[in-house]
Parts: sequence; C-alpha cells; structure tokens
Amino acid sequence: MSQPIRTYTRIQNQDQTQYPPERVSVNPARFEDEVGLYPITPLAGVKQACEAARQAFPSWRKVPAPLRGNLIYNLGQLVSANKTVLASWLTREVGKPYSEALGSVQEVIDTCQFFVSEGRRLYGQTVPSEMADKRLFTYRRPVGVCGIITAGNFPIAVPAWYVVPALLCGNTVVWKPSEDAPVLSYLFCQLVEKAGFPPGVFNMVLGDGATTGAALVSMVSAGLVDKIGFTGSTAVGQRIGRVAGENLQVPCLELGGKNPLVVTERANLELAVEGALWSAFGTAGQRCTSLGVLIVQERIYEEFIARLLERTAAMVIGDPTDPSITYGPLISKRFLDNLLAFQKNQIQAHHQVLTPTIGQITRENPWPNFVGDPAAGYFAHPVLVGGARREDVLYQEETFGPLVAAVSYGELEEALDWANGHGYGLSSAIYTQDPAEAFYFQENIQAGMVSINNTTSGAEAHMPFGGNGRSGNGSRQSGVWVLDQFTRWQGVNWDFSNQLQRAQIDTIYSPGDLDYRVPGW
Ligand code: UN1
Repeated sequence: MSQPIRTYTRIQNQDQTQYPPERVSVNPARFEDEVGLYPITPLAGVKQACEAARQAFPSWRKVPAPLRGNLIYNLGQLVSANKTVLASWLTREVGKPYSEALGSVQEVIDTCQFFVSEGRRLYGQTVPSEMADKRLFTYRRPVGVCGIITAGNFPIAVPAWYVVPALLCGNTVVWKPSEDAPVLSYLFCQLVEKAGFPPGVFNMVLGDGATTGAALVSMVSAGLVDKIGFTGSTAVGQRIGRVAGENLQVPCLELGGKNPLVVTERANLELAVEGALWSAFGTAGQRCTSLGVLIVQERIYEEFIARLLERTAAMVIGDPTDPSITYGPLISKRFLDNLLAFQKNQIQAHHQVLTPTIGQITRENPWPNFVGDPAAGYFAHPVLVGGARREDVLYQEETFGPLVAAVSYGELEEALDWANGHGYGLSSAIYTQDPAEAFYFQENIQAGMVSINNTTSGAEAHMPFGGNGRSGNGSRQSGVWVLDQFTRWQGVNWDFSNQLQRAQIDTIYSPGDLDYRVPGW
C-alpha cells in the first residue's frame, strides 16, 4: 500500500496550497487503506478558479479548433499510456472491479478519439439566401466558462464526456469531481495539464456537493459561469435547473434512472437472465443505467425468477481486485447508508424479498461466495424484491445499489405502463426475438436509451447519452449530440450587393408571371 496522495485545488495549472488537504479518501473495500488526503475548496477558491477560467477564455476560444483537437489527442494518448495505473487507482479509490475499471478508463480514451477529429469538423452550414448577392452561414461558438459537477461511480469517464467536448469547442472549465474520488480526479487533472492545455483553461476544485458543488453553482448568478454540466440526483438537478433558469441558462443535466428491463415470452431466456443479472448487480447497481424494475411476462415469471435467483446465488462478491467477483463494495459509506435506509423504509409487508437476505454483508450476515473480509469494507447483499405496487417508493424512486423490484405483466402495453409509470426515462431494455415487440417497445418507451437483447447499462461513448422526464432536461452527452451543449449557433448573413436588401420586404417571391388566382373565386 502506497502513501496517501495529497491532492489540491488546481487553478492555473497550479496546486493551491492555501487550501490544505484535510479529509481522507479511503478504499471502500479496505478501510485501513488511506488512498489520499483532499481539501474542501472554500467559496473563495471556487471563485478564484472561475475567474481564472474566465480570464483564459478569450485567448483559448481563438485557438483554432483543429489545434485544440491536438491537445485532446495528447490527452487520449496520456490516458491510454497510463490506463492500467489509472484503473488500479480507480479500483482502489471507489472499489470498482478491476476489469470494469479498465473499461471505465477506456471510455475516456474513446471520448478523446472521437473529439480529436471533431476539431477538424465542428461543421457549420452554408445556407441559401432568399436574395441575390447575399450569403448565409452558421457557426458553432463556445459558450464560455463551464462548471462541471460529476459523480463517483464513473469518476473520470463521465467527466470526460463533459470536459473533452467542452474544451474542444473552445470553452474553459472548472470541474468539481466527486468527493469519493479526489485522488483519481487529481491524477486526471495532471494528465489534462500535461497534455498542454494553457493555464486557466482547466481548473479543479474539490469537496462535496453541498459545499463546493453549491459554491460552483452560485457562480452562475455571480456571472462567472455560463453553463453547468451535472451528473447526479434528480433533486439536485432540479435545484441547478432553477438557478440556471433564473439566469437564462440551459444546464446539461444527467440525472437518476429507474431503468426497466422487460422480458417477453419470446425472449431467449438464458440470455435474458444473464442480461438481467448484469443490469441489476454489475457495478453493485451503482450506474445511473442500472436495472431498477424487472418486468417479466406472467407466464414465464416463475421460471425466469427461479433461474435469475440461481445465477444470483452463484455470484462471487467482494475484493474488487479479484477477477472472479461480479461486484465489489459500494463507493463509500454514504452510498451504503442510503441503501440500507432505503431497504429499511421501503421494503414493506406486502413485498417479498426473493433473495436470501437484505442489508450489509458482514461476518454475522454473510454472503456465501465472498472473497476478502466483509468487515473491512462497505459491501451489500444483492436484493430482488417481488410484489411491488405502482404507488410504492420501491417502484417510484431510484435506489442506486444492488436492489431491484420485480413485477409481472400480461400484455406488452402493461409492461410499458410499468416501464414508464415512475416518470424516469434514462435507459431501458427489452429481451425478445420478435421484431414487432421490439419495435413496439422502442417506439413507446419514454427513455432516452433503449437496448434490445442487451443490458440497461453499457452505452457506447459515441452514442447520445441522456434521459427524459425525471432523468434530465433532454440534454444529450457524447457523440455529435453533445456539441449542442457546449456551443451556441451563430447565424451570419453577408450582403455584398451594395444596396439595402430588406428580408421579406425586398424579396421577389414570385419572379414568374404565373397567376395563381382561380377564376371565379
Ligand atoms: C453513469 O452511470 O452515470 O452506459 C454512466 C453505461 C456507462 C456509463 C454510465 N457507459 O452504463
């Protein structure tokens, strides 16, 4: 075990040592392993970071986009060259199984690769004018200073979804990463700087949402931040939306999910069991795309649940560095406490716990296939609950942990009712071999993302990522779609006729002599 890393607020590519690291980031699978020490950046530090970003913006936006892309290229290469080191830190700091951690780092590389060449596109349009000797053009212009606030479950992949396109488009950034991953964030920050981004273009403040995060959001009203990008809970997203709305801004919000997975009679059951297992318990259910409600056709319900329980019982849980595990610890104590409280309050008398038990995995409440010492970390039992009703919080609210509600349905319409009824709309899945069912589902689900014969999680880095309803405000990340978050369209008209040409007034709409009037009308 190496010494804890001391992390700092980084402004202008420098450690701000006036904010000394005072809090400890611990390994959630081994409490005695102190991963790092980090500061809570106070309001003054957040303001300083935003001012630095504001100052850097005018010259950064003038750097030609292909050259900004070259720095994104450097970042991708740096992340790639340090992939295994970053993945190890990721596993150590947030407890993600190592193979998944590698995938998570790969998502950063994929994002860089996509946006490198976007620097050579960032296409605008040439548009015909209704008048002679006049040309119309559209350009993408950067928004300004972007405040990015992200979560601990994908501590660098999801930030890269914001930061990489934001920088490529000519914006400057103040990033508030998750307080659960300050060390990994600090390492990522150093790679961004090593890639060659000028001082002030990328800055990082540290601390939790209620303090540092709220301070960053308050910079919107102070006129120092032009755009907030936020991944986290629906409740916090609503608060950010209110502040942004008052300031006539549109935030990029990626919020919670209660993602449905429907299994029809025409599904390949074995595949569906495997998909449900991974959607439910992969990453210990801590993806915003994790399974929330399992919706199974009533004639196959019993058999499906029995097979799923069999596979669940065979899962290995525990030490995230062990390749045999399906999932490791929860990200931090906060996540475990929230999950336990949810189980205690929301699993009620009319529910049936179908898995052996609920709660934390401990020596007294063990999981049979456990690797490591359960008392050394924040481990939770996998839980599948039957008998959910529409009005239950168990069905209505995101859980964020290895807890899934299972229900049965008769007609596909009823399955869709369950799938949409809670008002979230992030991701969704259907298992069926029948194209008609698949089409019906994809057309009628309100989710922003739909999987057919694949899991609710695992979106690729160049597809639109985002949700509707309680899952977000319709903003999309990734691929070309995110460009609309970090640029604003500018329309330009250029008249070289040397005379005043008034649109709609001097336009000759009908140069021909055709008389459209109908005789006798
Ligand atoms: C998240 O949990 O916030 O689609 C993002 C997935 C991952 C990203 C999840 N690629 O599951």
